[in-house]
Amino acid sequence: MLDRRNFIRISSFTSLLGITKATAGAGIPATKPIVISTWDFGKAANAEAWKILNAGGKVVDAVEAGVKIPEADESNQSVGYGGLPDRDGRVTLDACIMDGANLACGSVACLEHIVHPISVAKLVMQTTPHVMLVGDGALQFALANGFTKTNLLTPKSEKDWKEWLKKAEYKPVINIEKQFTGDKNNHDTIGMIAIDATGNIGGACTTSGLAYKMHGRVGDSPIIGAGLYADSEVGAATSTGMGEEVIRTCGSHTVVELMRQGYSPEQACKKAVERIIKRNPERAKTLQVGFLALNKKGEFGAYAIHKGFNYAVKSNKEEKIYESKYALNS
Ligand code: SD4
Repeated sequence: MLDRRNFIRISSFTSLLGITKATAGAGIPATKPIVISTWDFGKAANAEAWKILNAGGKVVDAVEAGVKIPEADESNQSVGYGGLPDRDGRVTLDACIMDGANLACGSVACLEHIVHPISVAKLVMQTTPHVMLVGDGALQFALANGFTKTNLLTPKSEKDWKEWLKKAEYKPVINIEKQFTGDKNNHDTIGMIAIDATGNIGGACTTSGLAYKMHGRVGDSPIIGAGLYADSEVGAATSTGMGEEVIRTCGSHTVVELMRQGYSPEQACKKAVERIIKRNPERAKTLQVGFLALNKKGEFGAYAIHKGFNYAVKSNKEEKIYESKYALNS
């Protein structure tokens, strides 16, 4: 629980860092079913998930259907088909899915040539004794299960990669994909978390990862507990931004555990962000991480290190983009 001593410690630390004051749990009305996704491109993904949620469908089916929208969208250069490649020109995808009812989960990492890694992750969850398949093994599993091989590197992403190769400088910056594409509508990973009509909670997370990463690099997005976590006893959380920081802090699991202790979704995201900043304030100035969380009552909230993170919400009451609060005035 947030006792007085902890509150004072957090307050003094945040004021030292110039962290903005959050009105935690800002009275956001609870409702279900509900689906929320990282970034404003989550709106179209939510609409697809909503069709299933509204018809009484299962949460894992809804989040899978939802995130398949940006996975197949070639204009989106940070998820799925059309994603920016690694520095060797290879598009490698990371994705995971989780069912909070029984903590079932599945994940693929560094998967090439498959348009919908989230569906492969779901199949890992439903049909194998494992949680995670990577690289060639994940591809082999996908092909054996009827997925077809596709060249994911679109002419636009290939052109951008060749442009990048001229200097080959790897300098990830805040809200990174915008730097490379110059396209304001191009955001990062999609993380989607939802509650279905029965109250069950789940989520999905999928990405092409950081543009021009080293070949073989895996981010937070396919790692259960880092990029995504869902436990129907409590809620769910997902993340976007610099995956290495999220992995170091087991970010999404941390957020869910903070909600278990009684923090609101926004307070829990804020504390997870503060942990990243506290352990390396200098590094935090140069990178973005955003967390998004939903509790079992249907309350939601978000928090990011820097300005610029937003998220999309769809329920019976609203279809809306919210701007996340943030910690540092960059
Ligand atoms: C990663 N978190 O691979 C993902 C990608 C992302 O800004 O969100 N990019 O680290």
